[in-house]
Amino acid sequence: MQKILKSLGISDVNPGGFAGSWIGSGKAQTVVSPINGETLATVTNVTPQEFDAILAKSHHAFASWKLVPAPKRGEVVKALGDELRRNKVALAELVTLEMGKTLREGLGEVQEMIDICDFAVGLSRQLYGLTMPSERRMHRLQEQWHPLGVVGVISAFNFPVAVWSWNTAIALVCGDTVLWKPSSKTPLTAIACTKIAETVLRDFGYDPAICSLAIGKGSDIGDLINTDPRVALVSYTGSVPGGRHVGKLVQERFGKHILELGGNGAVIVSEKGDLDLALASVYFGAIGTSGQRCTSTRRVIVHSSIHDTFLERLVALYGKTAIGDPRKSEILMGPLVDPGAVDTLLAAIETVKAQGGRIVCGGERLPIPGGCYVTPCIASVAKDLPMMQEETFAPILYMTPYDTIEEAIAIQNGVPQGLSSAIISNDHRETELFLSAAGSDCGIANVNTGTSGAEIGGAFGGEKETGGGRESGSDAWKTYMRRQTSAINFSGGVELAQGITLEM
Ligand code: UN1
Repeated sequence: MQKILKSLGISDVNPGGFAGSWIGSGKAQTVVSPINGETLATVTNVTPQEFDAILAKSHHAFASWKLVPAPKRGEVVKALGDELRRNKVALAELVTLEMGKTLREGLGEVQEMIDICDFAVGLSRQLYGLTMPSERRMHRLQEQWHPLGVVGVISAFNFPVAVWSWNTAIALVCGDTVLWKPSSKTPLTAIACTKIAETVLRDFGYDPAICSLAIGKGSDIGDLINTDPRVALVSYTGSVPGGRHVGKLVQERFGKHILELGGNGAVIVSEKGDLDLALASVYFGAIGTSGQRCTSTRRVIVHSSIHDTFLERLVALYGKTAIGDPRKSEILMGPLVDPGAVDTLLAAIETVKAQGGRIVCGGERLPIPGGCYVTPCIASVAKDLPMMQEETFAPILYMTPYDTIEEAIAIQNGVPQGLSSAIISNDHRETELFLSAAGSDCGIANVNTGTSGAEIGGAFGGEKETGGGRESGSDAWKTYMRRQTSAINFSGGVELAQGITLEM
């Protein structure tokens, strides 16, 4: 453990703020691993005064960074990707130690970081604006995309490093600076990433405050980010109530925001689908990251003709799940992030029972000393079970039967969240219906693959209470820039738009 921490520059006590130099004289916080309760290190939070200095430096760094040509900014992101490649295993091991996902998933998370860097390098030469035909003679109409400013990234514990990278790699090529407030549950991985970015920026001779860090509570440091007009864009990943709060504060000052809030992913398993594929997709979607992805599969809607067989086979798989120390290669499910998450799961199970749901398997606390381990749970429920409307951030999967594909889609859409969905079917008409305007209302709708594991090349995010934001690939970069439309007159005379004449 010490070797991993040391290789990433983590000491026994670490200041939690960075904007060219490391500061943090606020409250000290001990970081404990959910694997076994072992103390990893101590982090000192930043004070509001220190936050102000960090933001001032990030804002100052923007003034020169925005003038660096985008392809040159891309070179920095290319080097960041290379450093991440070099540190891939250590960083993945730290993710595992700090929040408990299995090492194979930790490696996948760091791979997402590397991939988004590659994507952003290409993007640095493709920040295209359009030209449009002007309605006026000898005029040209065009749009350009310019850097926006400081991007405040407020991220969650479950993807402690990837979410930062999706925002940062894109923001950097767009000419923005980044000020990161990670989850208080995962400050060490944030310090490690910021140190990597610091090295890269220093090597190029750029201001290292371009990638700043401010560790502290959401209610103080988070709200300073949300309310300060120097932060042009707030990218928030977290709960629906959290996002409602952030959205209001940022909107109040007419800032921009990207909200990535709750999911409540569902898979429709058709009787015309491949059952083995359905089992694997649902299983990984539900137990991966111990059910703590916003893309996790929380509901499975199964055709009534195969419902009982599917349930039986899934229960058998659940029973064989290797649960334990996520650093071991044979383990498929690690601990939950902290004891509070275990309590939340146990309380949810009681509510499900009270609402008439049947717990078919799992949902027990596992007595592994110092760790936050549970067995994954399947509940067999009626389609109108109230708890199915809620996202419990833990491995509980609701299974319910359907008779027609239209009914299945209605169940899938009948929740307040709209992030991720999937259908397992080999019937072309069913899958096309699912993808059509009459189909899934989610930001992600997959066919014959599960709800989680979105690739960085697409825009990531969802509708309804998921918040509507998009980050990562496709044209999500546009949110990180400001659009400028220009009419250019080279006629030598005066001509007004909309045919208006001017007598002078
Ligand atoms: C999240 O859970 O906040 O699609 C992000 C996935 C990952 C990202 C999840 N690529 O499961």
